[in-house]
Amino acid sequence: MRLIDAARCPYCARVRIALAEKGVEYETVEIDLGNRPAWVYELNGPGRVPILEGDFVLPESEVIMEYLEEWHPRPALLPTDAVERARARLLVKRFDDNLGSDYYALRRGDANELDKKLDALEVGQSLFADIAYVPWVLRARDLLRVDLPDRVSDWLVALEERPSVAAEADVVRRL
Ligand SMILES: N[C@@H](CCC(=O)N[C@@H](CS)C(=O)NCC(=O)O)C(=O)O
Repeated sequence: MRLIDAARCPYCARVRIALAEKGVEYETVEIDLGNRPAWVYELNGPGRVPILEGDFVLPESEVIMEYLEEWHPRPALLPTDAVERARARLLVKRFDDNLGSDYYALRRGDANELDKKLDALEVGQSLFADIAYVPWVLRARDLLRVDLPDRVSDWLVALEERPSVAAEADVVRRL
């Protein structure tokens, strides 16, 4: 199995963390986001990473996380109850719709409401959602020097106890 990957991409990072949690072995194919090879567009029309490739091709980080959860149900990232599972997916959807754009606005130096969004971030509800959020929060703290709310900072420090997240913190340190 291959992950078409980019170290700095937070969407790729959530897949790297999920793969590590599931103990799946894979090969990394690192691409240059500023000069994406043509074959990336052949695999995924919009040219975006991550892409997980086996005898199948799967783009979209949340879709890949769900695939991994179904393929390797243990250890579980989603709760067992169907409503709780749906809520965890909803948290990720809301996060992707709401927080990402403020993170990128701050990175560009544009007006943003990242502080407000971080204040409202619903952390610690499910490991699935936590893994989906954590790449942005790590990058906000360690690359953009954002002062996290105490509640979010404590959550992040606790999450970094997991080897999967500690490995991603190392990736961020090397960016
Ligand atoms: N919805 C996608 C977003 C992936 C994404 O935007 N990846 C970025 C790199 S961090 C990318 O490839 N951007 C290129 C582009 O949007 O043209 C996912 O969840 O995988």
